[in-house]
Amino acid sequence: MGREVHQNRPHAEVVGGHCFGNGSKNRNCVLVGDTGVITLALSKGRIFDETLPLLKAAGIKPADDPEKSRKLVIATNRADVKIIIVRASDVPTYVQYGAADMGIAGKDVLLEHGGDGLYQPLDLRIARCRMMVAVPNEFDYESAVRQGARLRVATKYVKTAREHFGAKGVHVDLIKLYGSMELAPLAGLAEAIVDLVSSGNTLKANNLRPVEEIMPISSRLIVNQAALKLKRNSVQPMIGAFSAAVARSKK
Ligand code: PRT
Ligand code: MG
Repeated sequence: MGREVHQNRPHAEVVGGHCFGNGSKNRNCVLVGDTGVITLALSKGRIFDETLPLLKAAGIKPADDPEKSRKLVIATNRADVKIIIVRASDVPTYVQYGAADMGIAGKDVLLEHGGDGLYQPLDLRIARCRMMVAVPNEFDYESAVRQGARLRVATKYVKTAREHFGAKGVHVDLIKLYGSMELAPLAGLAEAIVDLVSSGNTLKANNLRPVEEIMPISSRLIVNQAALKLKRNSVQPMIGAFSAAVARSKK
């Protein structure tokens, strides 16, 4: 599929062979045009909160607080930057299809998404935690694994869990959940879970213990690959400002 220019979207380009264009016969196409405005996709909660200092370093101040306002499109002090508020696991999809030029997503979310069509220039070192295997305090995970038992594991992170247990040669039946993984062993749905742990308080409160660390997790800046070229003049300074802020915070 080649380049398409749409009358009401100057300089629009077809990305990755998918088109949602207005009036286009090609229904699955996404358009990334240089309107001069950068759209940044963020999820509310810890990612939004921990992104605020990075935005400040780039001279960007959101006009509303997503915890207080119901707005999903938030203007900033800069006419050329707007923020859209999406579910954490939807951030890579918005950026992949060019509905957002940039976004911030956890490595956990990016691994499940696969990263197609995304440029990942920067580990922002925010929203840090660990992806872990956890079991009820009384469950002898180590013996079960040694004996080659088949384990039922509940998780939101099916892809990451499959790779982890596959590499270890542990037999598992993975059960996909969308939240509150900690409940699964208590309710008898699974013997183990794969979930994110930061303070460890949620595991403790539910009589669970961590038995394996799969990997450390932090959030990454992601950029639509077409926007990186077409909006270079706006995108590059923002990557630079974020990168400098991350370097300063390491010291
Ligand atoms: O909540 P929602 O279902 O909408 O989406 P989400 O859970 O994916 O979003 P959000 O905002 O909760 O998390 C966004 C990102 O923050 C995740 O994708 C991670 O990269 C990162 N992050 C960092 C965490 C945590 N720390 C974390 N502790 N995400 C979730 N948790 C949860 C964890 O799943 C567990 O239920 O917090 C609980 C454990 O916390 P502790 O402190 O008790 O150990
Ligand atoms: Mg959550």
